[in-house]
Amino acid sequence: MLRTVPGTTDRRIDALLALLADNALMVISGAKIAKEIGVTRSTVWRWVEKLRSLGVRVKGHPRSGYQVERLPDVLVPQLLRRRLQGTPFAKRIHHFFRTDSTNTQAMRLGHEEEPHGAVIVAEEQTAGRGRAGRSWHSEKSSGIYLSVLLRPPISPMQAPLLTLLAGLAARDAVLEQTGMSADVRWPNDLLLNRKKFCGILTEMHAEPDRVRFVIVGIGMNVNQARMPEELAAMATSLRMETGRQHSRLDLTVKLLHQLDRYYNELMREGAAPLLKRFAEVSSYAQGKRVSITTPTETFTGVTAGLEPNGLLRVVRDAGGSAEVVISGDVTEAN
Ligand code: BT5
Repeated sequence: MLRTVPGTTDRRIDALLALLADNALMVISGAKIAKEIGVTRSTVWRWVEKLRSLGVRVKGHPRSGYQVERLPDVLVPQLLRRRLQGTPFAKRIHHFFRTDSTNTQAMRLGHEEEPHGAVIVAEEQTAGRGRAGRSWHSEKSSGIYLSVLLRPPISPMQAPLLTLLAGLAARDAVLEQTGMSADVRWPNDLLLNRKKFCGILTEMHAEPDRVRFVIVGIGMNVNQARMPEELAAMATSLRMETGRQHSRLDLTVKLLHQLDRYYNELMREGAAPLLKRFAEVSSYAQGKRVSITTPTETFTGVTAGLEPNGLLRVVRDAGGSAEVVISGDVTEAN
């Protein structure tokens, strides 16, 4: 039985949305909805208002009945679950209308023994996080803010592979949805026309030789019409690049299916296919002049492929043999 996590969406709102979605374009009376999901008609009305505030187009009122004009694009468990059957992500989906950070929630659940495959998703984050204490701008209902909890039988040394894996999965989902091929900037950014629209934050809890759990957090700008001024020069959204809106629900389903596929491949065949794929699709993997900022220094050099555990090799402009970047920010250098 799925235990209720504090702050997650009332399962009856989830049921309401599924009911409206299943009867899209039909009018259902407030009384019928109230009876089916077991709340009063005034609660139904309150929840319909809440859905409207998230951009779900619900026509009607308590007397006339309700009708959705098109399939609602809210990432609630019932709508996701039925399309994720056969993956480990179908069973435990925790949805928040608003939370601080899905990664923070997922880390907490990880410590509470939540199993492999749990998904935490939010319509809005008030403290979305990037790496190194940076923040992730998470506008309500326009992006995907999602974390998955994995319990892979790997050593902490191999964990960077999961960041690459998530980036490739997100890239393939976007390709399926939009036909656009994103570039992957090591380790965790997806770019369209050199602007970032997706970032990955991988966090783990491990013992020296064994990962206990890993949280892979994915943030993707989907339907933002514009980015805030401070990000505008370097960030974009799928809508801004393709000129149309996209279903976050469809994209999330594709993303989780791709994650499942890459994860199974990693478990079955090891890192080689993943590294090969990364080298094929990332302009940053090999032969790119970059500037690298690590916690201790900034330098320029040329990328020279990946290590077997997913870390980046770089040859400094100053010369010498390739060295390995463990963590850092990579940007294109002139
Ligand atoms: C990342 O960090 O790119 C990882 C972002 C991960 C976000 C997801 S959302 C679900 C889950 N829950 C969380 O709390 N986080 C994860 P980093 O490489 O450090 O990049 C952060 C930098 O990207 C910021 O300092 C900004 O410059 C820029 N940025 C912030 N919000 C952005 C956005 N929405 N789109 C593009 N760039 C953004």
